[in-house]
Amino acid sequence: IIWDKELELKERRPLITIMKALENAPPVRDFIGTLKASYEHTGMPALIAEVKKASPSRDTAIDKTVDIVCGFVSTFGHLQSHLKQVEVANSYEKNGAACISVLTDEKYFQGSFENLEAIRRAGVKCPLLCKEFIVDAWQIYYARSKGADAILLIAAVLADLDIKYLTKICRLLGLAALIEVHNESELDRVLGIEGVQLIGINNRNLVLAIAGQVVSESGLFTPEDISYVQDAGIKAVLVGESLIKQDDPGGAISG
Ligand code: IGP
Repeated sequence: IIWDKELELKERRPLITIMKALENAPPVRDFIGTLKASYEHTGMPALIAEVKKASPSRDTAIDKTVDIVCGFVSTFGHLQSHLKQVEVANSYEKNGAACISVLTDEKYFQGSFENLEAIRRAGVKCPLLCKEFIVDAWQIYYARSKGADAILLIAAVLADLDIKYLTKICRLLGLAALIEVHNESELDRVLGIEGVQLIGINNRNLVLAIAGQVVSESGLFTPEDISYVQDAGIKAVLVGESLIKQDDPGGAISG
């Protein structure tokens, strides 16, 4: 069971309240279009740079039958406040990131929706990906109300019908859905689902079978890592840890 009942009760608002909040939400930005434009402009994989405070350990298991994340949480220490996260996001943008990923999951990644909202309110123009464990439609409305332009759906914990339904909600709201896969069978499943536009291949279990509308995620640290996925035809990458650990995370993009 991945969904935390307690968190649901704390976060869950009546849908009507969330719908009302949508009226004041900032306009949606074109996440996929921005990735494409960046790739076409630079000839390099478009970068989705991640703002994250903590990360579960590397042996973290994502499995539908057990707790989604078992492991400890290590704090990077640099990022103590929303202010700092806004600063990092601004710097990512200034240094050429196409889009920004914001961890909103509190329990395992010490993220928050306040960060997402603060980054959007601060005038960051890059489209924002909300990194939350989404299993229900209300979470998508909630993410949009906080300024998300894209959300993540993890194939390992969702049935095909759920993916189809949740991507449909995204389309209704104008959001992009990044569907994350960890292995070839998940990839096959997802390729067969109507409405899927953007697939993320998590490099923890590297699969580079197809390219095109694919984001290469996680575990990318060196220019050689980027060249490797680029040679495989990847046009967008999602990088968190290796940037956020630097003293100047934004500067590390152009450095
Ligand atoms: C970033 P890294 O190894 O560069 O810090 O990875 C991002 O891909 C990772 O945080 C991530 C993630 C997720 C986080 C990939 N899929 C699902 C939370 C939930």
